[in-house]
Amino acid sequence: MKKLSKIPFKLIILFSSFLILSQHVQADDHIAAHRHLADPATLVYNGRVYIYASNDDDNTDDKDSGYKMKSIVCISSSDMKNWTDHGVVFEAPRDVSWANRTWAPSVIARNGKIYLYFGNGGSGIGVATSSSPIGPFKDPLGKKLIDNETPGVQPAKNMWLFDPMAFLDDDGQAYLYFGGNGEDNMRVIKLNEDMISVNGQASSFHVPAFFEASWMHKRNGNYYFSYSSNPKAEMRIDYMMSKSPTTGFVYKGVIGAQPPNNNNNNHHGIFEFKGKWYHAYHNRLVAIKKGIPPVYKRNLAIEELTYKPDGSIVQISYTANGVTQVGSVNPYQRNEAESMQDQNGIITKNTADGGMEISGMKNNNWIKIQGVDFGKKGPKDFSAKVSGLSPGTSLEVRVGSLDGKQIAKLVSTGDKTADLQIRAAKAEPIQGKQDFYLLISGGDPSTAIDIDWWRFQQR
Ligand code: FUB
Repeated sequence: MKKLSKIPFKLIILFSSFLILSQHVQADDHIAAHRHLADPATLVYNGRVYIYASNDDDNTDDKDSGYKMKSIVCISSSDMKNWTDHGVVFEAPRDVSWANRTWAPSVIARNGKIYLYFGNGGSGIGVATSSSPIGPFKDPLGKKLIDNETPGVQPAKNMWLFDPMAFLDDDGQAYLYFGGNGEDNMRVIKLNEDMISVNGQASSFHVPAFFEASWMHKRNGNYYFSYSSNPKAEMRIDYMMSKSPTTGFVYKGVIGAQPPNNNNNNHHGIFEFKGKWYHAYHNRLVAIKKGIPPVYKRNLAIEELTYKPDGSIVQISYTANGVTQVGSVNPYQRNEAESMQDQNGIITKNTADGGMEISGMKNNNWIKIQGVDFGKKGPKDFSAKVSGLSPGTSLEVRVGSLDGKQIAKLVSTGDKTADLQIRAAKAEPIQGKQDFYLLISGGDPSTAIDIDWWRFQQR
């Protein structure tokens, strides 16, 4: 650690990029894999869980890209399996003139407002606010919230001033944890009720092998401070426990080893949703599968988290299928096409009305929606708002698998148009809970198909 702290910040990032750590045999689950996202921060709000992430699609595809993330992407779910893409919700310098980076956010709700904290790279922390969890977020201060002049931040050896974690305690006191690159570089400072100013000076507690990625959560009166350990300790997620949010922390062990298919920096978010606890994190599986340099192209994944009776955390076993679904999808209402469990070959884009759609679909591209409950009666027809269906191209609805039973099909009417149109087709009877696919089949490779939403009509 001593050796590392003498190395400049940029060099450490480069160095950590080339670390070769032990390979794990298991693959793990990934979510929103049509994007490269990292550093998950979570917010449970009005029956959904929102994840805010560093947008690694801002980084170029080459191995020397560097971490150039200047936007934050938000996704959300009500069932932990189907995730809705809300797109970029905050971007520098568009929404924050003084910053050129938006790394590793933390998001919290208070008094009907949502607060998003972010690192301007490793050189200071900003805050942005919105009235909605899906933004847009705007900078209320016109300057950093935390910098080297903030009381209590310095002295610190080679401090990385980033990775904020906002935490609101049950007594109404909010705290911001932050810092990196040294066992004595973790800081915590009180936030005022406005959440955009600090109260008093930052304090610190010693964190063994502390590298980055502070997280705080509370369960049954216990405070859990978790973090990424340094490269020497294999960049695990470790944790400490206390009965106070700022003092008395005791090291308790490992929450998650270095994830499979990662071999580099590690960053997590812990949250409770519908009675279960979860651990969101990033790895580099999607880039590895694509065969592109993975260092700056991370992706999100998620696992359940469990506790022992004494409150200590059971170390995560990384799985191939992440978590189980909580709830189901109602097919008889408008469902956004950018809400899916898995996909092949899609991108998402903003629509003119401020929403999102899936875009650029060609032959054999698809989305999968998991756990759709058709009920006892089943559907009588299927409709979707779609554009670009040229002669010979169809949008097939298949259940169970990609070559499962086709229950509906939208075909070209010959009036190929760039505009989204609502199209309907008869649906075969089908009952109960099913996974289904929207699959593009055949057609003109020069035309790409966009889908805004879909729904079934009940029989
Ligand atoms: O994404 C940039 C940096 O990588 C974050 O700030 C760190 O926590 C690490 O994940």
